[in-house]
Amino acid sequence: MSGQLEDTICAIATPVGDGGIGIVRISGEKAIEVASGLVRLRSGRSLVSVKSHTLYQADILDTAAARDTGRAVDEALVVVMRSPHSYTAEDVVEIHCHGGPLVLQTVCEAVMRRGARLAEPGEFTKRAFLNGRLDLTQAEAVLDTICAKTAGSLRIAQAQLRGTLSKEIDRMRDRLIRLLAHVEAAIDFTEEDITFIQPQELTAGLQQTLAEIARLVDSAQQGRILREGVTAAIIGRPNVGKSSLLNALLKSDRAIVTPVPGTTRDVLEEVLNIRGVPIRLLDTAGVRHTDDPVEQEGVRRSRTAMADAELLLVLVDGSVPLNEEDRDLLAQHTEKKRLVVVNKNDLPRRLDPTDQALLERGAPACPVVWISAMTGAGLDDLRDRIRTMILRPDFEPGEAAVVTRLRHQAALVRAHDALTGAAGSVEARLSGEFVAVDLRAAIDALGEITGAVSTDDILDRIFREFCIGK
Ligand SMILES: Nc1nc2c(ncn2[C@@H]2O[C@H](COP(=O)(O)OP(=O)(O)OP(=O)(O)O)[C@@H](O)[C@H]2O)c(=O)[nH]1
Ligand SMILES: [Mg+2]
Repeated sequence: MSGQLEDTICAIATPVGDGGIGIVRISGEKAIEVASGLVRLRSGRSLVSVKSHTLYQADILDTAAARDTGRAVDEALVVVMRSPHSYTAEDVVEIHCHGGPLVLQTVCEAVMRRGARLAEPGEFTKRAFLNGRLDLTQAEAVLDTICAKTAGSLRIAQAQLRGTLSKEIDRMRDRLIRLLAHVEAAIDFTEEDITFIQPQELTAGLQQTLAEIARLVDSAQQGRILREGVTAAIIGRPNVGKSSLLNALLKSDRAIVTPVPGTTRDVLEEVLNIRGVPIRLLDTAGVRHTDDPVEQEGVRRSRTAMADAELLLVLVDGSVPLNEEDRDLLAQHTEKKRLVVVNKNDLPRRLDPTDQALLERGAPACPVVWISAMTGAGLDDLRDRIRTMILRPDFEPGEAAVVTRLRHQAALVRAHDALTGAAGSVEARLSGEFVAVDLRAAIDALGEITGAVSTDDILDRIFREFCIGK
C-alpha cells in the first residue's frame, strides 16, 4: 500500500446500490478544508468553525473550478469529527447524502477535485492503526464485525474489538520481556557472582506462557469455524431428495424439485446459519452412471464438491431398498466428517433388513439421522447433529479470548515452538544466549499479532482484505 499519512483521503463508505442515505467519508489533515470547498451550510456558517461531532444541514455543490459558485448536487447532513476524536484519529468529515450511486459518485468526485485522493481498501482502518487508535487484532475485528454471519462470530469479533485478545497477548509478551531482561543481565554480568533469576523461576514463567499459548491455539480451530463456517455437501444418488433437503433447511423454494431422477445438474450453494454455525450448503447432482453429457458434467461437479467439502451429508431414500449406487457412495470419503441421512421417513420403510441393521448401527462408522424433507420431521435432530459434528459441545464463545484467524494461530505456534526451545535450553543448563535467542523470537511472534512488531508486508496483507471506505 503506497498510502502516505499526509494525504487526505476520501471514499464512499456505504455499500453500492440504492439506499436511504449514503456516506462519503474524508480523513486527513486537509479534510475540513477540502470539504469546505463543496459544503455550504444552511446556517451560513463556515465548516471550519462548526462544533465537532454535530450534524449540520447543508447543500453539496459541485464546483468545477475554484471560483465557480456551483450547482447543488444534493442536500445532506454533514459532520466534522476533529482529531484525535475520530475513527482514524485524524480530522474526519462525513457527508451523509441520499444513497443513490450517482449522487455518491458525484460527491466523491467533487471531493477529489478539491484535493483528496481516493482511499485504498482498508485505508481508514489502517490509519486508525498507524495513529495508535487500534492495534492489529482490533483492526481485524472491525472486518470480522462487518462480515459476521452468526451471533457467535459477532460476539467474538466484538470482544476482540474491545481488546480481549490483545490484552492476553500483551500480558504474555510483557512477562517474556521481563524474563529476557533477567536472562540478558545474567549474560552481561556473567563474571560476577550474582544470580539474576533462578532457573526454577525462569522455567515457571516459560511453562505458564506455554500453557496459555496452548489454550489459545486450541481455541483457534473452533474460533475459525465460527468466523468462517464450513462447507457441507449433500450427496446421494438421483431422486433421494437432496434438493428437497436444501429447500427444507433454507425454508425456501431455492432448488428445483421434481420426481424425475437427474433434476439437479449444477452445484447450488447457499449460506445458512445452523445452530450458530455458518454453513455453506451445497446441493449437488445425483451421482449415477449416465450417458447424457450434461448430466455427466453435473456428476463430475458433485464429485469435486464431495472431495472439497468438510462435511458430507450422505442422503439415502429409506422408502426403497438401497442399491449399488447408494452403497458405493456410503463407502466413499470415510476419512471425512460424514452424516448418513435417511430421507422420506414419512413413507413406509423398505430398506433390506441387512441395510436397515447396518444403518441402525451407524454404518459405516458415522451417525445416522432419519428425516422427512417433505414434512420436516427429524430436521431439528439433523441440525443438532451437524453442530456437534463441527463444534465441540463445550465450546461457547464467552469472556475468554478466542483466536479466529490463521495469521494469529500461525504466530502463536511459532511463539510456542520458540518457548519450547527456550525451556529445553534452561533445562539443559545451556548458556543464557541460547535462551535469549528463543525468547526474542517468541516476543516478536507475539508482537506480530497485535502489531507491536509489524512490517509493510504484514500490513498490506491484512488491509487488502478490507473494501474501500472501511
Ligand atoms: N414422500 C417424500 N417424498 C420426498 C421427500 N423428499 C423428496 N421427496 C420427493 O422425491 C422426489 C425427488 O426429490 P428431489 O429433491 O428433486 O431429489 P434430488 O435428490 O435432488 O434429485 P436429483 O436432483 O435428480 O438428484 C420429488 O418428487 C420429491 O417430492 C420426502 O421426505 N418424502
Ligand atoms: Mg436435486
